[in-house]
Amino acid sequence: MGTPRIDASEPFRFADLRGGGIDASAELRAGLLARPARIPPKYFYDALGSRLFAAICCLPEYPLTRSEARLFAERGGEIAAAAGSGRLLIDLGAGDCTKAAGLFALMAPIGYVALDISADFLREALGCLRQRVPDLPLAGIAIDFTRGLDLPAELLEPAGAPRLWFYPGSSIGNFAPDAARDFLARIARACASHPAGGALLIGVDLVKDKAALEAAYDDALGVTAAFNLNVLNVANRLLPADFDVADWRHVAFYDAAAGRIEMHLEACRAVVVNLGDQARRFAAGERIHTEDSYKWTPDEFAALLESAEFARQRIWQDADAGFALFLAEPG
Ligand code: AVJ
Repeated sequence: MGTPRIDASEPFRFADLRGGGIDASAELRAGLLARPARIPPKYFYDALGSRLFAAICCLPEYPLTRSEARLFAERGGEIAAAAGSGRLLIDLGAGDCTKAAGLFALMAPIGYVALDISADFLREALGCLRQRVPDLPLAGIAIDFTRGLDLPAELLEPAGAPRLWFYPGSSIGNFAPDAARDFLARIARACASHPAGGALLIGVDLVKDKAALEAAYDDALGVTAAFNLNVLNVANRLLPADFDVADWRHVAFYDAAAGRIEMHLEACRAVVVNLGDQARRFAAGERIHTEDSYKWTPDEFAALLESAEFARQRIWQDADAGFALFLAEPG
């Protein structure tokens, strides 16, 4: 992790804690040389990928975002009462910050810290937000929080406020169960160790009908396909490499036994890709695994939170039990 660079001239505090180009290049190369090849899903989110993801959230086939928003619209009073006002809101994967900003009126936070892997996108988003909430303490942290949650104390202000960690949208689904428990346990420890305490508000996509799940990850407009394929543009830039997007196609399916959607990129023909000083040959039909998106039942997820030392929990589910919000606190 790099040293935080805090630029006092910006209208909000900002630190870039990403490892830098060397780490990304080495990680991408190792993944692409592995068999089967893989690219971690965090590489989806360059400026274009973040916009494609925002478009996915508007697709008729992708109900997650709307279900979550409806829960806040219909049960927001209860949720806010349980979570408490006057918190420092820490947003894990803020994207364009609109989701958290939509909660400001409900939750009345006294500070907002936005974390995201996409630094430029986050800066821009916080710039817009600054206009809308001129008096709220705002901070941005560009970070790959899948590697750790060590956040610079000088950005977590007001320091004495109880913390509300916000992890919406079922992004937890990108973690396999063991890694999910480890990540949640880190948040639980951060909650328990802060003098004023803390809680986690987390959105979870629930196990449902296979056809509905598969449509959500293979929409008719091809936006998810574009989102998936764009990771090759990202790899070309960061490695550098010379993938031709036209050689690849989007594949997504639900594995009910594993409880997860898998996304892959499949070679339409035999191709050779240059990864800097090395070449990687892909056979026709060979795949690069780009994402897992785990789905949970409410009981499974409650047990997962419990195993991460979040002993106190509340759950809100939407009417068709497609999506759940959990509020969790250490015991
Ligand atoms: C951001 C991880 C929640 O898994 O639904 C959307 C990403 N991938 N469509 C998800 C995604 C394809 C999304 N998460």
